[in-house]
Amino acid sequence: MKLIYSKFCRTLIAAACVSLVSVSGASAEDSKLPIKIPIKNWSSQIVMAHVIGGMFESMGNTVEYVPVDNQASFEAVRAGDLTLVHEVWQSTMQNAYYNAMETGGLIDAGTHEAATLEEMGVPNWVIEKDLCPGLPNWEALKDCHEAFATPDSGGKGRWLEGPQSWHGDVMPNRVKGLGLDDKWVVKFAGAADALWAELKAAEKEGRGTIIFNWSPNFTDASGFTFIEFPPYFDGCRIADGGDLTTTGCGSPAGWLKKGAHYKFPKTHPKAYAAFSKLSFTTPQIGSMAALVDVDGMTHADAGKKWLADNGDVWKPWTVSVLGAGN
Ligand code: TMO
Repeated sequence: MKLIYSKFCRTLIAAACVSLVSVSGASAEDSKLPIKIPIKNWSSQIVMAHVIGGMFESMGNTVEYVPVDNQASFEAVRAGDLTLVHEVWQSTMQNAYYNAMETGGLIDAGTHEAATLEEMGVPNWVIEKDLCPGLPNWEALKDCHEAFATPDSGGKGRWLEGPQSWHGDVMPNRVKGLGLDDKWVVKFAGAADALWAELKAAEKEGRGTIIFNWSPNFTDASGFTFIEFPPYFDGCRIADGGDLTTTGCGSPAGWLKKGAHYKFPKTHPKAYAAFSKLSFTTPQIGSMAALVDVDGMTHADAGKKWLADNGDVWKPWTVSVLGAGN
């Protein structure tokens, strides 16, 4: 727009110039078609969907919330069935994200400030009660499985993994790779809520518990320790060419990215500008999850409350490059 402006303004009188600029400005309005935002199955993702949707609505856009399977969502963005993805966790989603980019149709829309970790761990009171001496070093797991047995674990210690749709067989392969499969068994939670229910139940019963968890999350504030496994390296997992000698590797600390359908910058230039600028921190994302998992709000209400409480964070992003002078 600046180029057009200066080229014409040098040769046209000011009045013509102003009308030319406002006409070309109007052509960069956002489409009235809804921006399609994915709804997955963990709290910060759903609350953030409503936060971003509310941001777009404040700019005059319409949004549609589309429930999707996490791993399938990247292909859906590539194909244009979704407009964007706003929480791409490196450890468990980079393959699907980069595959969609390589095939063509999904573009990188920037990185959040928060760094991420998705890993097995224990609530701090498990360490304080010394239920597995030596934690958070993983080798402690060789000697403490009895304290982590549950009625469904056949005498072994139970690793409570998230829903299988999140990471496939990463954790069962981890247990085998570490040589712990005679002492530990992986069970999959049906939903994220089952992880938080297990934390409460185990604390009440005073028994050990090991669950899959992540950061940023509401547990950053309530006290949770991630187990330190052998370091991750490229190719250590079975899906990336690894084998039983390498698949004991832990999760990588990683980035949290955004992605968009390649036409989003053209169909909704203002919303895209806002989306590409937005970046949340670890405590901001943790607070989105806490509104639901600690305070018991619905995801939609939590999104509204978060927007109402944090205007200073998000409003600057809605002033797009084109909108700044309007
Ligand atoms: C994708 N998750 C943050 C639940 O691990």
